[in-house]
Amino acid sequence: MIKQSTNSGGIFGLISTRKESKVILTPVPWEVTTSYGSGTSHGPRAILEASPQIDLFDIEFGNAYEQGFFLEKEDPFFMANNNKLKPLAQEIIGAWDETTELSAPHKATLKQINSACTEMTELVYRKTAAVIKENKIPGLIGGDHSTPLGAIRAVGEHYAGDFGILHIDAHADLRLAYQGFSHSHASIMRNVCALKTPPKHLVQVGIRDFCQEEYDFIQSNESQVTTFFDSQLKSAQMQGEAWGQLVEKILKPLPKNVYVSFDIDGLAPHFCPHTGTPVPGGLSFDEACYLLAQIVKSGRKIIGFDLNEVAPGPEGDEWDGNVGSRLLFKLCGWAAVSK
Ligand SMILES: [Mn+2]
Repeated sequence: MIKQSTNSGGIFGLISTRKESKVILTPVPWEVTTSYGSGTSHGPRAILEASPQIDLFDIEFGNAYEQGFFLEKEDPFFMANNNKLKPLAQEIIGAWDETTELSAPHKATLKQINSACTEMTELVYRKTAAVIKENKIPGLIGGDHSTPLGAIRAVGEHYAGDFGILHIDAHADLRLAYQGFSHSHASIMRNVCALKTPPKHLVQVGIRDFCQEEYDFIQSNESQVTTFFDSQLKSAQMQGEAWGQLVEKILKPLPKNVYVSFDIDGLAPHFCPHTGTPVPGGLSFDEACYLLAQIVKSGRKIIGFDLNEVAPGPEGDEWDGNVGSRLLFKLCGWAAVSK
């Protein structure tokens, strides 16, 4: 039987092995191409440190933790390359200008960064594929939002494309490339749509920061992408539509198998004040929890998930990690009980 001890070192203080666990969490401390605030590479650590304070019994999914939630050890590839490449990426971001060509040395650096991002994606793919092979549910903890591409690819291949993605985010993340980076956090869902086994449908929620290129992409790909812009959700609520009714509409385009990609900045910024790119507006914590619950209550199955862009505050401020770990607990619990 799986028990909790606040000093166990395990996620949520659980004393569990990989073998006995249903949900396997992979930390990916990576924020090489982050353009604005930084710190998401410390997200997995912040979440882990805040996580033992959680009460394991949940009023909705009960003792789902007994099925086992297990956090893998950090692969040293991620942090080592993150620390090496992030300063180089900052040089490119500093030199980037849409109208002029990069210098030859900058072009070479950009190539090096893009190939390291491909390597990161391949490593995440292999780790996720291994989890699926063990008949367990994969969960990824970022890092920035470029990290789950390999995980989504592995899930998509396993289900032969018979899945949908629920993407909660302030940003549409549909740019073709960003500041020259092919694997940018701002391109994750565009890269997902271009996979060989892409999701049947991508549903985006909370989106309130996007460019015309992304808006046009959404409009011209209606059969694959449905975006619930934050402003539209808020106006509907202001006119009296209940969140419950809106959630029904949000989930409607999604098939039985659902992968959840949760960017913490989809929440209102007071829940994630130190995230890379906070934006006013967004979902409340309760709205997000209700949405996650309804995936399962509507008869759908959570086949994998990621939680990214959590960044700890300076001087031991635990709030971002606290919110992140509670959201992660909901994701793990609902995934474990969904069928
Ligand atoms: Mn994002």
